[in-house]
Parts: sequence; C-alpha cells; structure tokens
Amino acid sequence: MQIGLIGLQNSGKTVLFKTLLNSSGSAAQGKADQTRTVVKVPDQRLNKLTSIFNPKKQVNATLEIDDVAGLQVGDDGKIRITSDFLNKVKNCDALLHVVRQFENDAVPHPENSIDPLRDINFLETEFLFSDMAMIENRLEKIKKDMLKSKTDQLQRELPVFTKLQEHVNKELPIRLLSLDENEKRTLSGYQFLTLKPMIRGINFDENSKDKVGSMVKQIEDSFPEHKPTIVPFFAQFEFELSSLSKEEAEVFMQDFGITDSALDRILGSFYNMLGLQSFFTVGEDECRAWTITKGMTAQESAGVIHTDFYNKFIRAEVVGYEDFINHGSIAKCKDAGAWRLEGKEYIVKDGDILNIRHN
Ligand SMILES: Nc1nc2c(ncn2[C@@H]2O[C@H](COP(=O)(O)OP(=O)(O)O)[C@@H](O)[C@H]2O)c(=O)[nH]1
Ligand SMILES: [Mg+2]
Repeated sequence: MQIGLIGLQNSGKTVLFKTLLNSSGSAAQGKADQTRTVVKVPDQRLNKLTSIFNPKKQVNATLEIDDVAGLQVGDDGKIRITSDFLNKVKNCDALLHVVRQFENDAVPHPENSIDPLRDINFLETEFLFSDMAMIENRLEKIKKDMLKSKTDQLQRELPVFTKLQEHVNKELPIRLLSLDENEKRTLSGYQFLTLKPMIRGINFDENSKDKVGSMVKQIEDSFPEHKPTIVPFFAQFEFELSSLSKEEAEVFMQDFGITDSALDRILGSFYNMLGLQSFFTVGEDECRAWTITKGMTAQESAGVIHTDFYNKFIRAEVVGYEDFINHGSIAKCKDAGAWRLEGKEYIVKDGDILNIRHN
C-alpha cells in the first residue's frame, strides 16, 4: 500500500516524511534527497509475539510513504496541479493532506496567512474542479464516439459518467457517491482525485496544543456530510523527538501529553479508514504481521502469504491474539482447546494467529 503526503508548499510535508521515516526505524533512514520510503507498521502485538517465540527475525507489515511535491499556488492564486503531481498521486492508494497550522514568520505561507479550514477547502475545490473537467471531457468524447459506433464500453460508460457529473455538479467529492460493483469496474481505469481516500493531517506548532480540540471540531462541523478523518500532529516537534532514543522520546511525549508517535497515529487512522487489519504468523524462523481487509476469509488471507496457499488451501489453524497471550504458548492453547481448526470461509479477525495447512 502506498500513502501520498500532499499539500501546499511549506505545510510541513517533508518534515513529517522525515519524522515517519525516523520513527519507523526503516533501514533507508536519513537519505537527504529521499521522497519515497517503505516504513514498517509499528505493532505492539507483533513485538510481544517476537518476545515469546524469539524467532530469527521479526517482519512487520510495511507500507510506502511518498512525499509528493508539485502542488503549487500560481500567481493567479489558483492551485496548479502539475502532471508530475498527478502521476505520483495516481499510484497512491490513499492521501494525507498536510495542512499548515503552525506559525512561523520565517516560513512564508503561499496564501500569506494561517487558515487550515481555508486550505482544506482550497484543495478540495481544486480537486473537484479537476475531476469535473475530466468528467466533462470524457462525456463529450463518449457522446461523439457513440455517433460513430456504439461499443459496449461506451454504452457502459455513458450512464456512469452522467451519474458522476450530476454528483460533482452538486460540489460533492466522488468518494461520497455510492457506486455498485459494475460501476466501479467501469471506472477502474480512471483516476479521480476526489475518489482517493484522504485523511486531513493538521500540522500544529507545539505551542498551539490547546487549540487542537476546537480546530478539529471546527473542521468536522464544516464538512457535515463528509465525516472527514482528521489527525493532528506537531511535525517539527515530533521530528525532533523521532531522532532521540525511544526512552528519551517517551519522556518528552509524556510531558507533552501524547502517548503514540505521529507514525502510530497516522497509520492507525489509515488502517481504520481503509478497513485494514492484521493477522500474524509465528514460529522459530519469523514472527510476521500481514495486512488484510476486514471481512477477508481464511483462504483469501492465506493468498496474501502466497498464491499457492490460496490454491492449495486445506484448513487454517487459528487462535486469537488475546487468547494466545492468556495461555502463553501454542501447546497450552491446544490443551485448552483454544487452538481451532477453521475452513476456508472463516472470516479472519484482527490479531488472529494463523497457521495455514495446504497441499
Ligand atoms: N515551527 C514549525 N515549523 C515547521 C513545522 N513544520 C514545518 N516547519 C518548517 O516549515 C518549513 C517547510 O517545511 P517543509 O516540511 O519543507 O514543507 P513542505 O513544503 O510541505 O515539504 C521548514 O523550514 C520547516 O522547518 C512545525 O510544525 N512547526
Ligand atoms: Mg517538501
């Protein structure tokens, strides 16, 4: 999975990127010109499993974070969406809009003042305009081509694009439109900016911590139908913490009143929003976390490990994480009957420990 950090110039994207890089303990740490990295998804439960099994290695789930530059405010005061930006965003599964709240006279804001709500609206509107233009162009082309030949594809696309146009004309992002599976398939080759799952990350300075609650509420109230996911963070402050040792950082965090790192909070929000969860595989070689979507079956989850496991699936041996910790070992789980056999239709739960039996 790939997450793109987007936002106006000087909103703190690069500082946040470095913060996430540092706190993930990723091997690629510290390359100055780097804009893309794979980070480990922090997972206390996996750490605990590793301490129990003492395997040769621990493999966290990973995801890619992309510091996407190229959103510029032009002299006309409009956001210029460059093709470089579009190409990068296209590859992202979800976006984090970094919105500036921090005050710093030495760092100019492209709009010359600090106003997070304005910046959110600004980006949302430009994204919507971009989608509107694309939909209009496509509709025109569909209608023109249909005069020549009414192919199946054109006939499928026409009603869907008409529906999209009616929706965006109400100035609503496409992610709020409910589409059935067929409609989604018809649109799968197209890239709509307002369809990308997006979290608003508000970058506060450490002195404005008291404003966090009221700011978050103000933004939520401004988008009653969007139910936006908002994550506050303190990019500069948390960057400084991320370069300390874990123990030192924890002392500062406690003093400041935050319990989880920006990385934990941001990835946690993406997991929630995207309906993601983890299951684990354990053993002497490795303890490993795997990312799946909520609702996935044992067989589908096995397929995430290896396609052979999907094709040759027989059964899954399963124990829930809490159950396992309560019993303390696989042998004790078996004695207590907590180590279960499940078939391919079993819906995997967050934290399940799985052992896939296959041919
Ligand atoms: N005081 C303060 N300065 C920040 C904060 N976040 C970023 N900055 C500064 O703002 C400038 C621009 O940040 P940068 O991350 O490069 O912005 P980008 O253009 O969005 O990548 C840098 O000089 C940062 O040090 C913050 O939370 N507080
Ligand atoms: Mg930058």
